[in-house]
Amino acid sequence: MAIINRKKLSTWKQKIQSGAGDLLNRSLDQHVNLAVTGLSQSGKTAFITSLVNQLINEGHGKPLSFFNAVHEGRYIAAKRVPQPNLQISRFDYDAGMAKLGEQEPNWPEPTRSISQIRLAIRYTPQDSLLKYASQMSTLYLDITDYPGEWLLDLPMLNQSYQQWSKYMTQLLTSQPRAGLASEFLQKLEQLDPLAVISETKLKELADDYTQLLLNFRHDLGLSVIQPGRFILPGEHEGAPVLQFVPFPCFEHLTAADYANADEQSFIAMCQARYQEYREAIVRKFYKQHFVNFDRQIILADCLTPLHSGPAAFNDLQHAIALIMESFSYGKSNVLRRLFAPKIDRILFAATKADHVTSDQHQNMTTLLEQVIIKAKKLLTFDGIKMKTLSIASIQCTEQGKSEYQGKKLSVLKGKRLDNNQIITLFPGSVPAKLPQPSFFSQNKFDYIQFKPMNAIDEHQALDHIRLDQVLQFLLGDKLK
Ligand SMILES: Nc1nc2c(ncn2[C@@H]2O[C@H](COP(=O)(O)OP(=O)(O)OP(=O)(O)O)[C@@H](O)[C@H]2O)c(=O)[nH]1
Ligand SMILES: [Mg+2]
Repeated sequence: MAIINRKKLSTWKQKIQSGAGDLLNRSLDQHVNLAVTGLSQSGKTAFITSLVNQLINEGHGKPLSFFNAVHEGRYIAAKRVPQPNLQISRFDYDAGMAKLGEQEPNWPEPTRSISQIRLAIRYTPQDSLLKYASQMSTLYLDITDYPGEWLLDLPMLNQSYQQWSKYMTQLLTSQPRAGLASEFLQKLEQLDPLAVISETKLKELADDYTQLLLNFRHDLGLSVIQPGRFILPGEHEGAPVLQFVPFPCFEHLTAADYANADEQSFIAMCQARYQEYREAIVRKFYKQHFVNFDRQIILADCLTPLHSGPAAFNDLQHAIALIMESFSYGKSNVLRRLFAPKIDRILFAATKADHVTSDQHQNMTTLLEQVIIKAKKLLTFDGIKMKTLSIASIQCTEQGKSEYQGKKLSVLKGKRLDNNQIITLFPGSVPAKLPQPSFFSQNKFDYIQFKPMNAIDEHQALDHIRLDQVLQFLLGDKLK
């Protein structure tokens, strides 16, 4: 097939060079802008790296059997082409592949800023008219990568400072956050919100709050972390716009107090900075980069919270609901003007499926369906096609059988991320339903992070689980 493809490609080049068919091709070209959505560490960068790798290296060893254009022999080739937005970085696919290609392979670094990649995918259309006209067509695919931390700022677009403060207070005063947050809340309660506050004092409070957010993320494994730029400031590091805190005691303020507060007072400074953050950073970011999506993949790592415990799992569910509400697919609200009107397919993907044995994959899929079911019921998805899959962007483990107490058991072999040791284990069962407290007390879900066992050559197609089904769902109809 590679030979045919090369032949087709050179014919295509000749046509382009001669100018013949250029106009025709241009009018037949299609375009997909894919939103890769997922919380921090859900697997976005690994997913984009693998997706690009699969499309570029198609045919090298591991066929994408469920990707019809490939299966039907109509897929020709894909290559990276200049992206439309010249002001942001190019997605560093090469750096990601280089890390995977090191003698001791490693994962791409956590993402710290935005980047973009455009692929041109060449294929032979099924349609006879198109065949007659050009024999070949191109689908352009745009993908944007960004730090997952920033995604959770999205719900703030719909909230005033007061509403946001109330919501944060609700979180900070209930478990599991309350234990860590009590000292910080006491500090705020002692403040006179109408008194003038120095910038230094406000910075100190914002630093305390940022430290709390970091503890929620790292010590408790929680997902709802707002504002996201407090823990990943990017270019705004140290700027006053990132120095404000929620205020827990609005009931002590009359509407008039609040409205007439001195510009230099604690409450007025916090409110002004919150509004600046929301408008000049969050709204601007989403307006620039999150418009005109056609397709969306929502990646969720359900396994890590399953290992961390019930609070982490509930928080994941909460965070995913918040994000889905913000995208507001059907109903009309403020955000609708920014997002959604065009999204016609959403894929929900439970990531890192190579951490469990294949008999658990169906449960992973069902569990993710349960996680999103409430949010799904509240939203209108008119005319949007949806699918849920469990996937591994880069499969790092091998599955085998082992005997335990006279029974054959499926086990995984993989290289530990923390100490490079190759181990064999049964990681545990994934519940098909939302886990009850008893699940966490009775089942030990052994989540050990893995890395690829051997260096991966950049021209090699990465091992994966169901990425061909992902490609078929997200792009298949565009490649007909
Ligand atoms: N075994 C395995 N681990 C994965 C896979 N995908 C991601 N991981 C693990 O999850 C970690 C996070 O993946 P990333 O792709 O960096 O996640 P992200 O969503 O881009 O995270 P941020 O950039 O922090 O928002 C990786 O460093 C790996 O340890 C996978 O397919 N298999
Ligand atoms: Mg990333």
